[in-house]
Amino acid sequence: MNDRSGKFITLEGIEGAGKSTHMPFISSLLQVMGKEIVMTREPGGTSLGEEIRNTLLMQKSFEISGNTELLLMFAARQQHLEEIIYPALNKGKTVLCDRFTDSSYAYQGGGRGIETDKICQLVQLVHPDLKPDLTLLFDLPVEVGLARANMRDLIDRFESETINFFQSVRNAYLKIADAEPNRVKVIDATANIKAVQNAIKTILKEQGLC
Ligand code: Z5A
Repeated sequence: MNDRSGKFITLEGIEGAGKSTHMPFISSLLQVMGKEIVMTREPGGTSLGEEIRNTLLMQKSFEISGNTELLLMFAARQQHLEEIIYPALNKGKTVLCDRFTDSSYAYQGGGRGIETDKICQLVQLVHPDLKPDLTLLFDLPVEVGLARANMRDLIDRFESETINFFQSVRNAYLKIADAEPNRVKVIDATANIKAVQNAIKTILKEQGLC
């Protein structure tokens, strides 16, 4: 997969951070530059991935252990890579992905307390040679994100978690950003939508992407 010519851009953050809101804006900026865009999401993006997503997010009648959740995330990811991500990157397309492996480090690692080594082993198995070229981390206080997310009628399995869980998720994301400042760009997602869009544009320009 090292000869891929497309760019792989991921969007990360806690619930309500604005990833879905800003995805079409990012796509339109890149399209103006003549890029062919594939927008996708995790868990999901394929028929199997969407089935796994539905189970992971909506199933509340039985328990799903942390390790099982982690394995299902990576099972969905394996299928997503084979069916969607690698073929698009190999054709020179830009892949915009709403969440990827940083979510596993943040939610299953930070949130559920699974050891980083276990997650690294799955990365080695599933995508040893692939890392996003750029990750936009939409960062905001947990209370603000949850207040935005809770305006929706349907509350999923993750959104039923405690404030402490999401605080650990946010901390884990910020730790990744500290460790990889060249790849992970932190955006203040408390700002209004226009200001967030300006911040996105500045980052894409700095990266030579728009
Ligand atoms: N997960 C995991 O645990 N491990 C993994 O490896 C992966 C995933 C890949 C997938 O849900 C779940 O799977 C996720 C982690 C877990 N946990 N949960 N829940 P998802 O990605 O579909 O769900 P989400 O992250 O919760 O999506 P979200 O809540 O929709 O977040 P968002 O896309 O970042 O936010 P949004 O929909 O763009 O915005 C939320 C609301 O805020 C909306 O009404 C907007 O109009 C509003 N908004 C957005 N930006 C602003 C600003 N700047 N000002 C004011 N209002 C705003």
